[in-house]
Amino acid sequence: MIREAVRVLVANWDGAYTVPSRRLYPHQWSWDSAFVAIGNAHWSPRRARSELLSLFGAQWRDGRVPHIVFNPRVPEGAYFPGPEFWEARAPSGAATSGIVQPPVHALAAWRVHQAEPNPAFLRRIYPRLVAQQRFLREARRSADGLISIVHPWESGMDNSPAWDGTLAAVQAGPMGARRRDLTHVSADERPTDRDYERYTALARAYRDTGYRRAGAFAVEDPLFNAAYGVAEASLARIADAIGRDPEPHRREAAAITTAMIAHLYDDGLFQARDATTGCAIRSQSAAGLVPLMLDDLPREIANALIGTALDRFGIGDGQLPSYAPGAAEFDPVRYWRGPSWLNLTWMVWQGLRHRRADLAERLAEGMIGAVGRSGFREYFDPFTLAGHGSHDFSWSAALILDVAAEHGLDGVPPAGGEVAKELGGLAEADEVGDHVPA
Ligand code: 2M8
Repeated sequence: MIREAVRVLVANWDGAYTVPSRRLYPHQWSWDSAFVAIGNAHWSPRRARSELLSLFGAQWRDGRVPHIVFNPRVPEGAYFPGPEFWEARAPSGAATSGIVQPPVHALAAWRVHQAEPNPAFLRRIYPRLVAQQRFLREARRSADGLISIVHPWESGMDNSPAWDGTLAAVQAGPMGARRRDLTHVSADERPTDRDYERYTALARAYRDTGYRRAGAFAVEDPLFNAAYGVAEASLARIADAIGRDPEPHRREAAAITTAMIAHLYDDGLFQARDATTGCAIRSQSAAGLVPLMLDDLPREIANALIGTALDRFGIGDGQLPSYAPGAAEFDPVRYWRGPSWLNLTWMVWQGLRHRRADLAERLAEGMIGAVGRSGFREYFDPFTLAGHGSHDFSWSAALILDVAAEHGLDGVPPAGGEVAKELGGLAEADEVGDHVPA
């Protein structure tokens, strides 16, 4: 499994970063690169650093890190919406999108440094990570201290039923272009055309304000806000390691946790909130469990989330469905409406490791079990473990490497054992095809 994961990551390497999937997603995606760096850190910290530095090479002057950095060698028609739709360029000259994704990059940078300490890398990436957070504070923070997203694509869980109500109010005409995703993946595993019309309309409206003003979709999402808090906690560690002041980051991390509890927490699950109306958006999305990643979450709230994860999401069986199976909107095969995804499971696994090692172990075994059954697929039916979406999906491969390194593949702790030996012996794969590293 380890060799196969590395094969996927090598096959998807584009010389300085990794595409999520060769055909479905042939450019660089923001949070995908963070997860890939976390996995690559175990066998090629050099690639992991390059992954993050190349992404931040396309950071905008206002600090935003675009959710897609387009590869100029890939034809416009290979992915919709492509560079001609977004009409955006970074100061580096790279064509990019104009929206963002959950800021999991500071955590990734810290994990990469832990795998192979490199203060020069940390010093280089730190100001960029700080600017990424500053953008979110300046452009997206409400009076209540929460960060909002302006498009379902910014949540990373694009098609979550949590967004159905808000999206229904978006006025949308025809897309004016052909979707490319359906040439690679079956339509019943992807969002509907109606969803795509609304995604396109929202992105166009935001673009037409110069990527400044939110339109009909402005939402405070628990996953995104948790990622923001984890980023501040990671920045505190990074600041400490390079002789900068960690205190402002610690304060910021504590403030976001407090704001999330005050405004998003409700009865065992964090909920999204409409940033325009202030109304809760009630759903059964697993995004509401991701705040388990916050180290400073009060014990009673963590315990309540764990209760929900067991009762409503059934994690005792080793899978974390992206949406609660008992809910009417649950669909085990359609994109973010129910299947289990390795990145979501990995984030909750992180939050459980120091709180409920027994459940963390179940999830680790569940991730390994899904890949063992179906390969490095993009998502999995949480009951049958059948694979869906693209094949050879990068973050599935990368995060399995992290799980294997931390947990072992057969539940036996890996220290000094087979996993470490295998990962250490992959120098040959590391030789393959570099062309950029800045
Ligand atoms: C999916 O999103 C893209 C748009 O960004 C798409 O469907 O075309 C999501 O799963 C997102 O979270 C992910 O980053 C991206 C690339 O893997 O694919």
